[in-house]
Amino acid sequence: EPSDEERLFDELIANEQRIEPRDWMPDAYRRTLVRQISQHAHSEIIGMQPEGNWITRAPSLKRKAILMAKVQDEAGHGLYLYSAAQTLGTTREEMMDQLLSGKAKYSSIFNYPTPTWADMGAIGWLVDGAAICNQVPLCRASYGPYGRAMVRICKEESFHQRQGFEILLTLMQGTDEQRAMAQDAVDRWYWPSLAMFGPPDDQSPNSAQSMQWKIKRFSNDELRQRFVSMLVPQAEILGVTLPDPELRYDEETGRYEMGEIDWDEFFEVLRGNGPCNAERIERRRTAHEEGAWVREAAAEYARKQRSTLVP
Ligand code: FAQ
Repeated sequence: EPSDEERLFDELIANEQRIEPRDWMPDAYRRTLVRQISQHAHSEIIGMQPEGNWITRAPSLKRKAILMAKVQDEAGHGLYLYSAAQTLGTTREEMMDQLLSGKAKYSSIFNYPTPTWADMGAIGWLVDGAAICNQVPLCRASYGPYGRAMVRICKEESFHQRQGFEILLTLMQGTDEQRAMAQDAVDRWYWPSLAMFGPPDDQSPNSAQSMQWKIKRFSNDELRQRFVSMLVPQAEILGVTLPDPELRYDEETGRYEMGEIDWDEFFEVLRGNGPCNAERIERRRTAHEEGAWVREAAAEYARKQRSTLVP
């Protein structure tokens, strides 16, 4: 027999209404949200590193200003998302500890290296493109603070995707060497960007419950399909080849047939064994330690403000 609180919760979900921080919610719903939102926040913060690698070497002042603004947006997204997770009763310190100790997950995609400038284009086009496909439906997530944070994040991601596309377009209109560099970046980022959507539906333990709670609105495979169908015409405009010889549109099913994603590689990256996992966490740890004085100064400033304001 469900309690009145449970009935109200189920009714709000059924009627497409929002669950707010002070509402009653099942423990498992709260845990799922903390898991997903904190992983998402960590991804934004760790995701600053692959592009941060190119800020000092951007090919022009304009490119540098754009890249700096983009990486700064990612920091902002991380902060909105940590705030949204905090409304569920978890603290920033707990989340930070989990990230720094290597216990928390963050997106697999940020464990790949960025050896060339074209990687900035491929990240914008493919990684932000995948992020948009995945995140637009999250604007309707049943938990209010998460859905509302996603609205602004998605607007900024759209701009990020366009800037990546434009970097690749510029390279593709350049010399043979520049075109080869763009194609090489697309070759390296294509498959990992498909893996961002998570394991296939029949191996995704959280999907069914998250869809029932209207946190997720589409399955991992559905969103992957949507992403590929967005990429194909854009790849044509760019003049790049998507590195999947099996990719073809099936008129009958209305779906794209595609080659098999290397799921062994994906799970290895999740276990911490991707090309850059150790480097990413180490960098974050160092940045956290080097920022200790800033946190102390901010806390002391806040303390002084309070003591002068309170009569
Ligand atoms: N990487 O049962 P499911 C960005 C884990 S975009 C690592 O299907 P779920 C923008 C999953 O957590 C990237 N782990 O799980 C940007 C679960 O493990 P757990 C961030 C992954 O939650 C662009 C297990 O596998 N976006 O940052 C991945 O229903 C450029 C089983 O999977 C988001 O986080 C993966 N790719 O669906 C920034 C979006 N996939 O937790 C900088 C919000 C799955 O049980 C530069 N998140 N796992 O231990 C989501 O939509 C979902 O959490 C999914 C996974 C779709 C990622």
